[in-house]
Amino acid sequence: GQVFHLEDYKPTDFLIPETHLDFRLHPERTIVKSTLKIERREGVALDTPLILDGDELKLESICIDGVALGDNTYVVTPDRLEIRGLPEAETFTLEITTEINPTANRQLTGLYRSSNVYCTQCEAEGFRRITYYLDRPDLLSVYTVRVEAETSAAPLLLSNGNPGEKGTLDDGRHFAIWHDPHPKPAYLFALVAGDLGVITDTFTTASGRPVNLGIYVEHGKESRALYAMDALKRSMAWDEEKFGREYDLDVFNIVAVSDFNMGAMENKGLNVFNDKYVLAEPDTATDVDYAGIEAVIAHEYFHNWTGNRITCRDWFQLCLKEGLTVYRDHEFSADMRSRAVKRIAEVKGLKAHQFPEDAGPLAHPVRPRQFREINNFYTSTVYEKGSEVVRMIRTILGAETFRKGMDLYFERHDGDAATIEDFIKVFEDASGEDLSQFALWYDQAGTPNLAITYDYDQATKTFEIEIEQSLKPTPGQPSKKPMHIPIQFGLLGTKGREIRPRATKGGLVKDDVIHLRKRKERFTFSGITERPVPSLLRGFSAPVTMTSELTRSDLAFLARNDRDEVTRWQALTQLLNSKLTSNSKRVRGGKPATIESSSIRLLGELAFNNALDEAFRALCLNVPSESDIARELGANIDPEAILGSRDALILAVAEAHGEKFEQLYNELEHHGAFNPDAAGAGRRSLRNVLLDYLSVADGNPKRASKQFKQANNMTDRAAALNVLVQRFGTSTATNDALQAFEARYGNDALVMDKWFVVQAMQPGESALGKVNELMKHQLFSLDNPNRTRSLIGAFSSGNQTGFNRADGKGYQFFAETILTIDKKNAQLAARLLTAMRSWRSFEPERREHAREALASIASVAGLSTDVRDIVERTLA
Ligand code: B3K
Ligand code: ZN
Repeated sequence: GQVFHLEDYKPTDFLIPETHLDFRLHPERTIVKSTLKIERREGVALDTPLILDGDELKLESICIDGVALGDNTYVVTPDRLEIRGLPEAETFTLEITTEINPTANRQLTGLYRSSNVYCTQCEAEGFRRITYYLDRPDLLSVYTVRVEAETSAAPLLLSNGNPGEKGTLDDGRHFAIWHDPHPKPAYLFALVAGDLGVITDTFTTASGRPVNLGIYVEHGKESRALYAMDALKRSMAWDEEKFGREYDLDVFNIVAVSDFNMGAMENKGLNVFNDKYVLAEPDTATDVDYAGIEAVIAHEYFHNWTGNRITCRDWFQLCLKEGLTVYRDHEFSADMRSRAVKRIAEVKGLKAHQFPEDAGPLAHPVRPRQFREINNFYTSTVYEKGSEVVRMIRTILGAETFRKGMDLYFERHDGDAATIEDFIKVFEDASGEDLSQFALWYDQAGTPNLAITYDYDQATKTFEIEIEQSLKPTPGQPSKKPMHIPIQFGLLGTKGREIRPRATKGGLVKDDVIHLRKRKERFTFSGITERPVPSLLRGFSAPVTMTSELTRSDLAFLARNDRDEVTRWQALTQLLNSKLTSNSKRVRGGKPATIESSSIRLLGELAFNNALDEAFRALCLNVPSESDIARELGANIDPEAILGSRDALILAVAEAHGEKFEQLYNELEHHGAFNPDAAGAGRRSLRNVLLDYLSVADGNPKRASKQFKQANNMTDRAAALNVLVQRFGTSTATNDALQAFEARYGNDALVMDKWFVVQAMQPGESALGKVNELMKHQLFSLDNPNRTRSLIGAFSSGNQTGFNRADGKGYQFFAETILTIDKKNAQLAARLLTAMRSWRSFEPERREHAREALASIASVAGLSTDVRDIVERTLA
């Protein structure tokens, strides 16, 4: 396949200042008439052809300035329309009519149907599946859209911008016209038509603009959209307060659909959402679902400025809008909830998804320099690491200068299709600093490691920290330069007292931030009267790993005393990880796991410490997952041994603290109404992690079964079901609970996804049979991304022992399934396939099976570009 390169960027020869679209919707034969005002750029030769992108289009007619084009003046190929012999005038009007089939469109990009609702998904390159166009983000146009459909099938007709004229036609059809005054790239175009329920509300912006808000959902589900509406209004207010950004249209609409490739899409004034990120009620959604809805609603709304008003010059700049918008939604959630708990959740996510990506064959820079398929670059590196890079800019410059830089960004680039260079420049101009070394974060793939040594000299009262950074080679990048790494820190004295150094020598230290800029640098602190315990990387100030010579007792000291909860949690995690990894090796060697009492005591202290946030205590009790341990081991992974090691720790802790855990579990029971706020969620998360420990200690499913039956909300119900399946998979209690769940929610596919997930995650060899059986369930379909992700995605990316079976059957099944999915939905297939990116870290037997499965995919002719790209890079 063709490879696209960043350095090949060239502006278009033609502009399209105005785009008029006329849709005659029909399930199988939709007619799209596009009328484009085209302008030749100055200096472009008159014989330069106009080359428009297209994909799976049937061209009906083509006219210029009202005259049909002769056959020999244009060429149509599967992916483009090339028009020669254009008028000499600087501007002309091009009219193109195409026919498309929304019902047959199972790729879910372009115009398609989801449960009879017409909807669109155009990012990145879906608009070319609707009509021939200059489908690239730097081509901005003002859109006017007329949508016409059968009134009974589609009483609702939506597009971007503000509503205009509408009316009925005599043949049972009607139409609506929408006009979006803000020039936008084609990827932000959207259209929705169908029969949906709605909830409405209003928001008045700081400068007094009234905005009508609408959230459209399946009839009967309106009440489940209220939380999303609340999150939307909070997002609008927050963006005004924290970034000075107001909304800019008279309406803001959100539509929830049940067939969607990703989470949601920020189309101008008309966000289209996966219903998973809109619909929530206490009985159907967990606390995690609520937090996800709040974050995604905010994320898409924030794109209105970071993405839509200022868009990307080309797709290599994707992190310009995504990294920045993730950073904004993280800050929003931190303000809405507990900042520390939110930050720890982000760190966990980053380590679970981004670090492995950066350490494996799919590693790529935050701003990639080449791609074969852009859809494969909507990755956690571009999104999450991209957000961390923005966070580091704020850490380096300070909150106030960061805000100045953001203000300058909005002022200078509003209406632009911008680049990462533009973004960095506003911060250089706002601060007067040179950020050229910092900019390497956008270019160098891989997670830097910091090797840290300490030296305390009692005689001179100096404390020295020496840090050496290293970054391993990644695909296409054999050697790397040293980066600018901001390390937020503190020095702890007796009882955790914060020690303030009198002065610093060596590398740059500003306030509480060490600025590491050389490969190896020394930072010397004077006036330190006792040997301190250093707390490094507070707030997880940089996406790096650390190897330090802190002792187990230093780590335990930090876990008990650090005032920064992120480093506190990190210290505990490091302590547990070293035990869990060494025990995994012991178990693999046939020896029993050993647990020392100091860790057990420490976990107990944290669990029972009422001064701490309940959510934080739950995070501490949630010991590193099987995949966390696998990542720490890095090589020769045996998932069965890891599971053994982890279960041994949980059992030892449960047995030591059983009684007090039970008391706490009972105390935490809440009898009032459900509240999805941070406090309620924190309490439930602590109680539910205790349920797991207690069930392990009890050795029977009674307690979980009781909680399952008595729960008055989905968080507690799903947690109990999870314990039942994970710990007592074959018990009658588990079967009863699964049946009860199905009986209650069997008509609600979105809720049933939880039922698919929990079973796909059941540990051990039996999972594969279960997954095969569930694929035949009447609610299951490989045509629907949420169903597919719940069963196939959870199994392959979440079930360590079930998927990575020693006999390789999990991989074989997966390879066959990926091939089936690829024929329907290439994007989904490629995304799922990334579950195998860490195949080289397994022990030799599994590694060989994984290689065979990947090779069996690669050997198939006619793979999609998406899957071909992932499988070849994974094997390379
Ligand atoms: N911008 C979209 C993602 C589009 C993915 C296309 N394959 C959602 C978001 O990041 O907000
Ligand atoms: Zn986004």
